[in-house]
Amino acid sequence: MAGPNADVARAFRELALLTQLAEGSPQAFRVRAYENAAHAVEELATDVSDLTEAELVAMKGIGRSSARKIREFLETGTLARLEKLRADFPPAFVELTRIPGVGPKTAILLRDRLGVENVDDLRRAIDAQALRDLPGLGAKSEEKLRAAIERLGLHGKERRTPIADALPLAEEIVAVLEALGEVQAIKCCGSLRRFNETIGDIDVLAASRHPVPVMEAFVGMRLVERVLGRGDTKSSVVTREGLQIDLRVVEPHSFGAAVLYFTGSKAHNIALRQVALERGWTLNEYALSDAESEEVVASRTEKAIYRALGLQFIPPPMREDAGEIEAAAAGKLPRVVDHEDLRGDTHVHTSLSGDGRASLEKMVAAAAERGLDYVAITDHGENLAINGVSRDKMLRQRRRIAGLREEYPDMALLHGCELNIGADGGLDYDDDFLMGFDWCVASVHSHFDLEEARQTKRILAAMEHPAVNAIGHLTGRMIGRRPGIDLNVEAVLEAAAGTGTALEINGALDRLDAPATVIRRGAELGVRFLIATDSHHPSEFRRARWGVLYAQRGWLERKHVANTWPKARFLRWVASRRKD
Ligand code: DGT
Ligand code: CA
Ligand code: CA
Ligand code: ZN
Repeated sequence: MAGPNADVARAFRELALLTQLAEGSPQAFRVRAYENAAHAVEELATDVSDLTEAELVAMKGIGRSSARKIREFLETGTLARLEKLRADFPPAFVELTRIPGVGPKTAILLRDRLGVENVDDLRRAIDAQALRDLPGLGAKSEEKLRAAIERLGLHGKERRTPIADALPLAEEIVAVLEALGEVQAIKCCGSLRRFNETIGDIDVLAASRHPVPVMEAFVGMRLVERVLGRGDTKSSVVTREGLQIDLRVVEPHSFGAAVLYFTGSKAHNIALRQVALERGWTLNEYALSDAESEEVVASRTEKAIYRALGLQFIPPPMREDAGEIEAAAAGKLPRVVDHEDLRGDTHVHTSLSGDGRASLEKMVAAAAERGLDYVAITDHGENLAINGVSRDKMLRQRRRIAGLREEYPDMALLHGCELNIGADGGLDYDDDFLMGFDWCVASVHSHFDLEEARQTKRILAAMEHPAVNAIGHLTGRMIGRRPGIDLNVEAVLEAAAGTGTALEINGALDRLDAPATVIRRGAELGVRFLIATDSHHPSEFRRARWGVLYAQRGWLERKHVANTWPKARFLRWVASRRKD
């Protein structure tokens, strides 16, 4: 998505975020209204600027006030309301709300009572033991917040942006520059291409013979707050949130060498250069060339350069100098799982869960459109606050699914549930009811602060339950916002292998959970994995691609991933669990 639709959606997302602060609550009516409008514009297949106010109101998710604001934005380039909120809540203040334990209400309280305007102020207030005198806070919250700030590395130059915030921006930039018709190739490189959880800065690389108009379009984009530097081959800009974006334009003939160089990692590059050196070659961002004659050996594509170096092609997420170069030299690089390998999805919500945003029928239709051979509908178990589903409603959903099976004879539809793992490993409903589901994924949605031994125990208890097929988003982390629970990873992986319970790789960009280190170790131990989307809307099925890229960081092969299996084998595996 690019152009006006992306600009409008971004403005409404920001409006929703800042309105949370203004109203002191993420659940406020207006917050939801702005979020719905952002969604609606994102889903729109046509240009939003072609729509009148009346046409906008007619759209689902857009109310009268949002419609008026959309037209205001399209006509004036901004929103009066947004400008006012931006003045009240600058980015450094908004950043406070990324700290676990600091909601909108607390942030406002800290500002009103202690003059806290940013994370550094908060650290000073904690050092001065000033929080313990505030209502609802205490000496314990000071310690918790201090630890949370440390863990998140929110302060200073080390500040990193969660991939969930960086990736949409990068996609938008690529789309805008591609549409110019002046670039022959364009790619987002750096840590984003390697699919790191957090991003220092975004590195975009384009191949073009006419760099000037490309640079012009780049620095002129609405998301640019400030231009740090501008030249014919390189420009740097920064967004309002402080995220830096570098664009480099290179000659098409050295695009491969440049992509390789700027994808990194730095450690991978250094090791690659060593391989080149051993052959009497040099490798830089322009080419792989002979050290003496300077004749180019390869430069146009990454593949050609790896081939010339005697290496198998190394997928970007594996480029961390973690053994991949040695493996590729020996011809023993694992053939990691690919997007085309996925045949089903095992974690999908509908509007029956309070947080789902589309009906069962719409979600199933979207799964069929994706060509999935099997899909498990997994709305939340009853123990989840607000969004949990009662037994009656679950049984009614089961009947609707039975009806849908006739409409989609080629796709296996499993009636499942996302269970909540209680503090001591207990689950929702009762055993009989649980065994009535075709498929259960069990996840941690509460009690994130227990100590390691207890966390490990509750996961192990869930794994041993015969109705539980898989553990969802293992650590419960929200990247850049909430750390994962403390776990004895080795014990969890051994139990997963021993019980045959699969571990999910959740493709939501703010989760990417289980973490890559856990995945890589799990694969060694013979743990079974699933790459699932946790979709709450048809558009979220595209998370499968992200789950795959993240799984590649964990060196996961197709054989490790149960939802790459053909339907018959997958269904046999699901059923065998319930027979024990
Ligand atoms: P980030 O931005 O901190 O999340 O991580 P990267 O990997 O995107 O790092 P960045 O933006 O500093 O540089 C992009 C790529 O450029 C990096 O992955 C490898 C390459 N690169 C940068 N500096 C050097 C260097 O000094 N030597 C080598 N060999 N490569 C470098
Ligand atoms: Ca970077
Ligand atoms: Ca950079
Ligand atoms: Zn879920």
